[in-house]
Amino acid sequence: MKITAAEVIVTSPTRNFVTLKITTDEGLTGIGDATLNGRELAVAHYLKDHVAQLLIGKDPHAIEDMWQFLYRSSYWRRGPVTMAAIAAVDMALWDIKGKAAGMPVYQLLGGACRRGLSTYGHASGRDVEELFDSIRAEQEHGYTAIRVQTSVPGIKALYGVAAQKQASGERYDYEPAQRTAQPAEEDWDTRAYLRHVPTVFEAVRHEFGPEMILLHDGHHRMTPLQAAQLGKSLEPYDLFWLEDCTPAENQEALRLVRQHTTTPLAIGEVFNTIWDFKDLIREQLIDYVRAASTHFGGISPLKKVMDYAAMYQVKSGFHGPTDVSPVGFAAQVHVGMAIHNFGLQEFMPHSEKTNSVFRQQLTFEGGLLHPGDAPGLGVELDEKEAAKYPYQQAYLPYNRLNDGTVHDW
Ligand code: KDG
Ligand code: MG
Repeated sequence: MKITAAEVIVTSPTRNFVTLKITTDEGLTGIGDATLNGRELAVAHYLKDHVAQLLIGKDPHAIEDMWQFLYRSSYWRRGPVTMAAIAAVDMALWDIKGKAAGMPVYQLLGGACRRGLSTYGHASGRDVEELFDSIRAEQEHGYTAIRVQTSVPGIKALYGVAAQKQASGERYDYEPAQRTAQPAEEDWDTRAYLRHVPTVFEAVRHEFGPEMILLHDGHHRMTPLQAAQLGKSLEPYDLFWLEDCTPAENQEALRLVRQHTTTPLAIGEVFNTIWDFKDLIREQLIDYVRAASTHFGGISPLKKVMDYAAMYQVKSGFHGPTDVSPVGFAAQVHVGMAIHNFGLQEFMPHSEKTNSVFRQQLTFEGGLLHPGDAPGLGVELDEKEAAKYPYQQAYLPYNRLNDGTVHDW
């Protein structure tokens, strides 16, 4: 079998997605996700201008060789743009291999280790009452694990808090990349945040009891000492994990955080390679790997990092926001099915419009996600539908402190 075409499709059904479609001389096609929220066209051009022509005539079955070729031959390694482009090729080739074998990708990765993936949903509130409603709505949708984000008195906009009150039973609408010409500016005050968050978790535990699995995302905003303080003050509320407590670049920060708290730590949604995790896993400074297949070079490296992590009892907690397309999401659900050290999968369902472009086999029943048993990844791109939604410029928000200083968002 040989690759005969590689096309890049950019579509914006609710939000922007970049998809690579690879076609072979045997008529089989495969798709891969290359979406980089807020910088989508950089990856689209990387693929169109520098990668597509390299694929023509190559054997689509040689996935590992293709990965190594794209990674090493570019000379300029790593980085989110490069790794999202390589991820798209890797996923598309796994999709083709699955279709050629007549098997879902998780079977090719070693087969199912479980009936389906436990997931967590997202609750937020501008006050405790709104937060409780939001948690109840998530429970009604079948989630037993819930990430809790909260407004903080004195801060106007906050990561993870829905801008409007959710109507009873309405899904949490999470759209951090606004489709505007400039990024939205938000405000931040770490001291106010550190004072308020433990009081909210205390209220949640009091209302919902000890059973519920609770998580929180610190979104890279704290110094090592502040993160250690937060981890410590949240210990009585038994979090499943505290995510991104410090900026991901400062890996040594986690050594300090670890010395001070037993709250489990998850990190890595902005990591792009297995090397970003190497020391953190070996030194057992984290408990959960937050990589997303799309920003991490695809299915092949995600499986490798998890096999390495297994030796240190570190588990998966793959990043699954709506800016990972249904293709990228399916890719990591297949990995989650096949690894022994699965932890918990983030699941933020895509909009109906998104699902009309990306036809999925994914199911969420009895609290468990399953990628389906269709050959390949189990996602088909409807190109006619995709063409109805042209790209729209979008930016993630960013933060400024009281005095105007830019802060991590
Ligand atoms: O593109 C950025 C989002 O994916 C990110 O803000 C979501 O932190 C996030 C999460 O944990 O889902
Ligand atoms: Mg996060």
